[in-house]
Amino acid sequence: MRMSSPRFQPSSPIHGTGRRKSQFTYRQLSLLASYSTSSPLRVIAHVDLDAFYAQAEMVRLGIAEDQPLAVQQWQGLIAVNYPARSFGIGRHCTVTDAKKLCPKLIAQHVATWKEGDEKWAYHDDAASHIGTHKVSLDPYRLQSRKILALIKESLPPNLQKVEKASIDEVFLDLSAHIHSILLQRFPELTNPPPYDDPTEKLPLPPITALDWQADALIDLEDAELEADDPDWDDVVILIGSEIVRDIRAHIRRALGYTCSAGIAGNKMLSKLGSGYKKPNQQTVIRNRAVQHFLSGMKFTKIRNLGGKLGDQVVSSFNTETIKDLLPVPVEQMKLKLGDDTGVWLYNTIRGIDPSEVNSRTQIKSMLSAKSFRPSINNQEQGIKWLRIFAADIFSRLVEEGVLENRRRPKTINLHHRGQGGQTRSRQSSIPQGRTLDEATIFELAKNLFSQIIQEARVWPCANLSLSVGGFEDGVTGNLGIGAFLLKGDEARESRGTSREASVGSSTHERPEKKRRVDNPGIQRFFPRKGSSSGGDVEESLDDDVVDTVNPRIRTKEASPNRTGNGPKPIMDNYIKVCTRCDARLDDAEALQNHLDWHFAKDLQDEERGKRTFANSHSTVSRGQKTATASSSSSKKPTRASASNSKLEHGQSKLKFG
Ligand code: DCP
Ligand code: CA
Repeated sequence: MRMSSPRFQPSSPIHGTGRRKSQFTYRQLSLLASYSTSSPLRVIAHVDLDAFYAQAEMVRLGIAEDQPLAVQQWQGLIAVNYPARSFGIGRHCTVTDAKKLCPKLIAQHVATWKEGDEKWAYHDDAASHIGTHKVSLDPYRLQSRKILALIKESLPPNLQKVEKASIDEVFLDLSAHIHSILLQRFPELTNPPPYDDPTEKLPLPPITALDWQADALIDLEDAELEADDPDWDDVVILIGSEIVRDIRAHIRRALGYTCSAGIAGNKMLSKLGSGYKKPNQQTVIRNRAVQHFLSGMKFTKIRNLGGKLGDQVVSSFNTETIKDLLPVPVEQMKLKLGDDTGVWLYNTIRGIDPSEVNSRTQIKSMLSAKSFRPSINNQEQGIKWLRIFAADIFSRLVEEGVLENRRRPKTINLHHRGQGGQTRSRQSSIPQGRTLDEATIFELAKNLFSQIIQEARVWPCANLSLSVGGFEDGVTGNLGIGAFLLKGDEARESRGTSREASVGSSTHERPEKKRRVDNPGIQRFFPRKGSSSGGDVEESLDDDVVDTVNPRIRTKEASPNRTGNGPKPIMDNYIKVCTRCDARLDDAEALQNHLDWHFAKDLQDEERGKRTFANSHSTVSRGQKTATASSSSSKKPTRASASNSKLEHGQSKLKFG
């Protein structure tokens, strides 16, 4: 790495004949302005907050930066700051173990809604009231929104593409912004191409060394590569790195948070970059460093390869490393994993990822839920929780602008799960035409609850969840009546409103599911036309959700070995250990919540995977050779199944019609 100041050091005057050209063309440069995924010059950043919930608590409480702190949920830890990590404390620790490792640790419990209260609060005794309190992630959502707003403010309004990837991560497509900076700094690039031919190569940048400041720069395999003069791909990524450094400084100054970032040519690499050096650092992965960066890595670190798909790849090819996978021909990957997944894997391990940054950031539905241990046994108890759900959802709706009629939900759904796992749900339309309030949500919820109670034996009840969805943009300012008139399906829905879920199963007949049956071909894994997001519903769900899906549970006593024989029943009085990440949780509820988090994460990964597979058909950046799937294939990508929803950490999938 050569350092110089100013950031760009001019090269010696070699502008004569015989000067080498850039490897990039005028057309490729101009594609940058339109965020084209086929421009080999595109620059994507991934920004990830360090120990997010822990920082949120430190900022809220004004705690010194070097004070070890962890965020507690019941008896487990869900976030651990870096000073606490230096004592060996991690999410796998219980509060008791963590305090043994570091007696001065602050374990701050998450905010909770207390049964009967109208607002969440930080309760000192929350940890011992799992039966009567419900977790609220509102404080973190609020911080997340502030950070997102700040990032957007830091970028030019007409030259930004920001995708919220989870509660504490964003992807930024910096291409268009960088394009405009590039033309200002290097006006010669505005000249028309020779012979007006856009396929002509650009001149090389008039610089020989770039100043990467303190950014972590991925080394090159071959020192000689470093001797090559910078080309425009190095220059654009350096500008991207400057932008990201400024954004991070802005977040730090204005809100007090540190974050880490990766800057690279695509989403996959930028995400690997942000996790490469933490906390409070940024990592730049230049094109010339991609191969070296990836070759030493386990592929299970890559997005979508951390879960079941990764396991399948490991067992199919008997290796965990990218290096060992590189010689495997694409045909063999297709054979083992299906066409789409095989092609996707082949490209991914070569650092190829043409997926787009989706700028949609709006929530499409909200859910508030509680699992009961012990189960509840009467309507009155249920109604107490419905009041909390209504208050919880309403406060989030206010944040979404429901009072100003900026956005409002169309439907409300109540979901009930009995002790044996059987589920029922009821849905109705939310009356339009007047401003939505908390009392209306509560009344609608009670109504749905009565319908469920009337029709079946519902006691004891193990879980209730209330959700609103089908958000529509309203009319700001004057309430335009047209915004609230019902049309077609909506009107029909409001007349005959309820819909029964299949009893005795955790799968519901959802409208999306029906659509998929109608259209069983490969297209169903592709983003729908006209949708930048890959279609379907984004759900913002609470973390206190329990679903009956795939519990990979073992108790410490019952199955001490990570490769034990599959799911084991929950045995209260034993420490529970998650078989997927070895997190130790000391009661069934905490374990179930933790498993829900994994489940939600899997769905999210699955969804990302589907988008990635879908995109694997589009043009590939970085000028690298790409394999393509046979076009008529209808084989499913591995793990691609029911969900199309995006979920956040600590969130679970809502069966929502
Ligand atoms: N989270 C959770 N349960 C988990 C994992 C995460 O509740 N099993 C929540 C708490 C985290 C937040 O999501 O603070 C973000 O998750 P990350 O995986 O990004 O982890 P952190 O931000 O805590 O740490 P890092 O610095 O490693 O990103
Ligand atoms: Ca994080």
